[in-house]
Amino acid sequence: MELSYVQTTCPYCGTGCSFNLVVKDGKVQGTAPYHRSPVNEGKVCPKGLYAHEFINSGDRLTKPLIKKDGKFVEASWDEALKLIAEKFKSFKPDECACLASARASNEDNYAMMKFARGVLKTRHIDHCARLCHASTVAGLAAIFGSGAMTNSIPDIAEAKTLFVIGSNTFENHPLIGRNIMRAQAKGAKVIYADPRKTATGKQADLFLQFYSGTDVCLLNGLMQEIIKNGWEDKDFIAKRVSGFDDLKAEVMKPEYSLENVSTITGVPVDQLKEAAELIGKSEANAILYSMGITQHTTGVDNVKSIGFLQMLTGNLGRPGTGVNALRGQNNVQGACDMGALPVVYTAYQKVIDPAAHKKFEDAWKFKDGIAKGENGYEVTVMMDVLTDKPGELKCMYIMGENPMISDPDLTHVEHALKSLEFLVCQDIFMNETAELADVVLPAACYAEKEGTQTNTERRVQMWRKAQNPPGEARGDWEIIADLAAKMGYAEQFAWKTSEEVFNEMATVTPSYGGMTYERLNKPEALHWPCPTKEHPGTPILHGEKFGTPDGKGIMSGISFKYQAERPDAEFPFLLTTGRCIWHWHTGTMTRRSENLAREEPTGWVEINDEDAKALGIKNGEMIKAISRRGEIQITARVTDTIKKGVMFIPFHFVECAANMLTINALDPIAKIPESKACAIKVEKIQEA
Ligand SMILES: Nc1nc2c(c(=O)[nH]1)N[C@H]1C(S)=C(S)[C@@H](COP(=O)(O)OP(=O)(O)OC[C@H]3O[C@@H](n4cnc5c(=O)[nH]c(N)nc54)[C@H](O)[C@@H]3O)O[C@H]1N2
Ligand SMILES: Nc1nc2c(c(=O)[nH]1)N[C@H]1C(S)=C(S)[C@@H](COP(=O)(O)OP(=O)(O)OC[C@H]3O[C@@H](n4cnc5c(=O)[nH]c(N)nc54)[C@H](O)[C@@H]3O)O[C@H]1N2
Ligand code: SF4
Ligand SMILES: [Mo]
Repeated sequence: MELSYVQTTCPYCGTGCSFNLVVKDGKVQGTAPYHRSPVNEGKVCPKGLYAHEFINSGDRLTKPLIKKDGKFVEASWDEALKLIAEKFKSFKPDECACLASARASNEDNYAMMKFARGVLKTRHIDHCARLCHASTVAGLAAIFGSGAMTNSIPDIAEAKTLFVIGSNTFENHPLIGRNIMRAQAKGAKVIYADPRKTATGKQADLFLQFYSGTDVCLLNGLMQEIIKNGWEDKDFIAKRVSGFDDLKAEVMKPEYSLENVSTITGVPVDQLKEAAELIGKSEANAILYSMGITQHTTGVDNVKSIGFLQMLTGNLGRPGTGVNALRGQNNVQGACDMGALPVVYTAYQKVIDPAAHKKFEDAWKFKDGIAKGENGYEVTVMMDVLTDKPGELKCMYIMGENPMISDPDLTHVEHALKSLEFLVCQDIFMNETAELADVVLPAACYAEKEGTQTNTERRVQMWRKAQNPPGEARGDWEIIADLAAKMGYAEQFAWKTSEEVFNEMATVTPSYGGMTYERLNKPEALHWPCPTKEHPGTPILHGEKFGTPDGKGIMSGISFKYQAERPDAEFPFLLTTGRCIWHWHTGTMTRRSENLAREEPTGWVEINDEDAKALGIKNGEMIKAISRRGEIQITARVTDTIKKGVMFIPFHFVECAANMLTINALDPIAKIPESKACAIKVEKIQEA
């Protein structure tokens, strides 16, 4: 039997690598390099290499399931969708909430957004970007007028210095990490700030090992040192920035002297000096950041401070510079662009703007109108409303998310989801959240459908169908469209192909307006903004001016604040959480992939060797980790790579779930939880 090769893009991270799926006998059997994408030029990381392994896993969802007397029973599509339609119709507008999915395509997310606002008429739609780069979207929009990564992936190799902060790029965006090494090979110096000496840290020229939660203090200190030495870019500040005096007044305060900053962050003064000088004197400094910056109660402050440092030193709008917020999920950029957020329609058109509201009302033609033009609840707020305001939210429709492992404080999340009257989950596997559902719908995965996804550098690329979905599983937007038809809205969801969904979306989405499947169907695809059919797309943002009303970047003074929960006598350690290269979030795909699961079969807690010695804990020992919210049993990994006083747990593993311990404290603007800092204690397990 002959092999065929289907070129597609990776379903894991926001880097957006391309590869071929190798198909034999109608089934995907492997992956093979595709060399023509400028993103990865034929290379992939282990997750890309093994991205075929979960697809034909024996426990894929293949039939709709309805819970009867506490047990799931297989049902026909007709029966399942009829039941859901009846139930959904019984709720009032705003009693339902929807979660869209950064794992699914732009078409799927557009369909979900239209379904929420047009069919359910609810304001409450959000997705996992809330747990991820919500601080970036809010912070960068406030200072630059646009919330996306400013430069492109290949452009990172052009930097003369790189400041990587709160991003373990080599493990979490490996093919972006490759461009860090390219820049280094051309002589660039890499500065890395993180509480842990990660794989990325080991490659750096200067490593600033600091305490979680002290980013604003560190950044203000670096800016003070830069201004003191006159290394700021005076020309850039004069022409392109407002608010410099406010910034200066704040960062020049004595509390941000290098000595004070050293005490608070734990970084020696000479290293702070060296970092400031490298950045201050650089011809082109690129900043790369990710969750270490965003997942804090001060997430928006952290993001803005990053932007200020780049404006102060004139490192924007040119090759090798930029504020490079590395977006996480394969299509989290796209899910945000599609308006799967409680405050915007597609392309960040505000729901509170009457003109935007009217535009969507007119374009969609729902006879009975759409959800009112008011902001809805964020996913973290939905969980609080469910527990604190009984009866306000009654029903949820979750597509491709697993909050029962990924949201903070899982005991709280379980309580919240169990208080729903009706829960529908649509996924490729029975995940921990779907276990709680009333109806579970089987979805097709990336290899079984056509569609587009938008990577971290705003490049819109294709997924191509390589095999049929298992059993009766179906594409996400097709399921949504059928459900809409059952609820009386066939006309508004009459698409026959994903291309038709895309074309409708493009008519209401200015930044995608000039895109068509035909134009995207080439190795380099297109970067948004691409407003017209003739427009070549935009790889680098903010070249001449920013997206703010007067075109200037907006600086301000931001004072340092500690995280919500600091270590104390009872819970003396700082817990931070994150990822490893082999696994993906809640593990639904990577833990079903033989070659990935074998590398790290279960979770662990990293403990500094001196702390371990003082506690009498040995490497490999099973211990208890306890916070004010919960307790888990987990294997100790004793190491000198983590800062003394800090511990780290990857959140992939249900049996030792980091989010049993984390705190549901939110950034006041972005409503992102503080997944990167809370207080814990650890204990030896007493033998019986
Ligand atoms: N292998 C793999 N790759 C992934 C993912 C995955 O699950 N697995 N997920 C994807 C997604 S959705 C995302 S959002 C990205 C996330 O990508 P990253 O942000 O790189 O991932 P994390 O491991 O969560 O955190 C990054 C680093 O922040 C550090 N850190 C902890 N606390 C602080 C702090 O207070 N300040 C600073 N500056 N740093 C701190 C951690 O030690 C860690 O090294 O990865 C994407 N890529
Ligand atoms: N403690 C701690 N918690 C965190 C973080 C952290 O750093 N620390 N990081 C946060 C971040 S940045 C993120 S992005 C979130 C991620 O949180 P989630 O999005 O909840 O995590 P995933 O495991 O990616 O869940 C996605 C679900 O989508 C399903 N899926 C995959 N493809 C498809 C598809 O095509 N269609 C459908 N319908 N389903 C599909 C998968 O099987 C899985 O069940 O976790 C957050 N939680
Ligand atoms: S770097 Fe990201 S997109 Fe590229 S192969 Fe790895 S997981 Fe996939
Ligand atoms: Mo993320």
